[in-house]
Amino acid sequence: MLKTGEIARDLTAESIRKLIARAVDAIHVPGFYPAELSARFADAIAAHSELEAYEIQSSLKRLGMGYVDVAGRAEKAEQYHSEAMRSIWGIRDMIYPTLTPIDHFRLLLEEIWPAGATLQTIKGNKSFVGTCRVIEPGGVMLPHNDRLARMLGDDSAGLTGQMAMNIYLDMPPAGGELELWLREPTPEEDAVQVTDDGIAREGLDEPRVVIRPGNGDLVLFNSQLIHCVTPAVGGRRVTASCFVGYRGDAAPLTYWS
Ligand SMILES: O=C(O)CCC(=O)C(=O)O
Ligand SMILES: [Fe+2]
Repeated sequence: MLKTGEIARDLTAESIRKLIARAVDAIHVPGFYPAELSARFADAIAAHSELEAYEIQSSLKRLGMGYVDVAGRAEKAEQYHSEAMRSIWGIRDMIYPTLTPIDHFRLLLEEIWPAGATLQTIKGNKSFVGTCRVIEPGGVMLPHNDRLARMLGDDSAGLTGQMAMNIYLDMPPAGGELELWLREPTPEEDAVQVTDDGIAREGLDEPRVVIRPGNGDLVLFNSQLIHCVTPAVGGRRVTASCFVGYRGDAAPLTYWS
């Protein structure tokens, strides 16, 4: 039985404000990107020569270095920023001149949010946006949260909210669900995440909401709250993702991966 929670069905300034205020648990837009294009983009991602396995789990592969991979290392931060524009184009080029779901999302955010939306800069440098992930059968993402301030080691980005956006391009026949706990990690759980891939699922209570997106769906949720991806069964799971930063209703939203 899926636990449905409070889900908004359209991407609007109002639904984003509700997500930030925790009046809704997620924004789930079915059919955000056409099914035929989702299949074509998923194939291009899975066939890409630069698709790399994560350091810790080989059944999890990604295209595009996320800021999470910087992990406080200055040389990795430099690599991240120096590759950012080339990586954005690497993803765009897979389906160009058709619009990728990431670029479509970026345009919609700019249009719906009163103060607009823009690419996140970190210490004056432009960020990459649009990490694509391929999870092979059996692969998971352990419970974790995502918070830029933890990755930077300070509050210099000035965010008062952070959301995660995923577009589901090719879902496995079973599994691969997004589970949401709707709570922040404890300080102990937060400490575990600095060294480990995530928090052991066995030690947690049950998730409050379980979402099983269809191909082409978009889901936006609060990334500061614990979430995970259950094992994919019987097929690959391909997604395109980014984070969205919030600094109050009057400030532009920002996005990065
Ligand atoms: O693939 C998903 O459903 C969620 C991935 C995730 O952890 C995130 O976008 O922060
Ligand atoms: Fe996450």
